Formats: sequence, structure tokens, C-alpha cells
Amino acid sequence: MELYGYWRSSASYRVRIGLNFKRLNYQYRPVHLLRDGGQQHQQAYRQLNPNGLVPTLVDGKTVIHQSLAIMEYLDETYQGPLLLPGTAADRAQIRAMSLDLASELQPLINLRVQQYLSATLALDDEAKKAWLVHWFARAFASLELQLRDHGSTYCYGKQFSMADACLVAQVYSAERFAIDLTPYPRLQAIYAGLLELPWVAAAHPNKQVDAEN
Ligand SMILES: N[C@@H](CCC(=O)N[C@@H](CS)C(=O)NCC(=O)O)C(=O)O
Repeated sequence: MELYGYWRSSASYRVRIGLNFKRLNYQYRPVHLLRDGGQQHQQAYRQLNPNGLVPTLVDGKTVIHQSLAIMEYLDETYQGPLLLPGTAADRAQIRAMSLDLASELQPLINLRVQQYLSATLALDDEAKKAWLVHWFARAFASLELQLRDHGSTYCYGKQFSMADACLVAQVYSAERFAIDLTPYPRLQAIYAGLLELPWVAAAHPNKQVDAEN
């Protein structure tokens, strides 16, 4: 398999965690989101991912975009520990938490949105920071309540799941943007524990071949 990604892309980070968790080997193909005007916009890459976003997974003739679709594909195609374990109700809860992070929050803080805020709406750095703080606070306040009801070591139940991959990647982004995490003690505790897991540690942005630390 080949994974097209970018070291500090949260969506790529989620999938790296998922691949490592399932102990699947893959070739990592870096796509630099800033260099050359953004390599995600180049024609050759757009043929793999019409959205011009990372990640994209190539598995033989199968090409998949959207990190959550990729992780569900891995679960349904390859043996090993499940990213969506449990009953239908458990899996629905795991999907709901994952979507809260990957589909409600992350698009609002994505590079192309940040670029639009600056270039088209002419927002300055202070206004852009206020935008980030607002959307992170709404999403993380909701997540903190869900973790109170469903989480302990992990986001949901007693097993690692796709929701944990999403949490790690989104909290990493929050740290990058210097978001205050003190109102979310459960989130912080679960995040700290997850970072110790070997399949999470190996997926960290700083450990990727394209990292620019
Ligand atoms: N919903 C998509 C989001 C993908 C996405 O937003 N990727 C970002 C990096 S985290 C990206 O490629 N941004 C490039 C850009 O905005 O031009 C997924 O989960 O795969």
C-alpha cells in the first residue's frame, strides 16, 4: 500500500495511526502542502484525490480519499485489531466521535480555509486566532462531555479505536495553534496516555521522513 500524506496533516496522522495499529506495511509518499504552491494541487495528485487534499491511500488498483473511509476500508479488508470494535451501537458511537473531530472541527481549521480567511476575507492574525479558538472550544467542550460518559483510558470503552486516532491528531493540531487545553482535563489525560502507545508514537509527525522540525 501507499499512503500519500504530509507530516503535520492531522488527517494523514489519523491514517498513519490506523495503519500502524493494524500492523500494516505501507510506503509513505510525502505531498508538500506549501511547496510549489501546494503539491496537493498538482494534476498528477488530483487524479488520485480530486479534492486536492491529503491523505490518499493506494492499495493496488483501489484508490481511497477521506481518512475515515480509509480506516473503515482497512478494517473491512485486513485482519488484525479492529479500529471499529464492538457492537453496531459501539461502532456508531466511535463513528460519531470521529466525525465530530474529523468532519465538524478539522475542516474549519484546514489550510485552505486559513488561506481563504487571510487572502479573500483579509482577516489578520488576531482574527484568525479568534476563529480557531472559537471552533476548537466548541468541539472540545462537546468531546469532554462525551469522554466523561464513554471514555477512560480510551475515547470509547475499553479498547483503542478510530476515535482515539482522531483525538490524537486533533489535539496535536490544537497544540500547534497554541489552544488552551486546561478546560478539558479528560481529553488531556486520554491524549497523554495515547501518545505512549507504540503505534501512536511511530505515527507522530516529527518521526516522518518529510518532517521539518
Ligand atoms: N476530510 C478529509 C480532510 C482532508 C484534509 O483536510 N487534509 C488537509 C491536511 S489535514 C489538506 O490536505 N489540506 C490542504 C489544503 O487545504 O490545501 C480527510 O479526513 O481525509
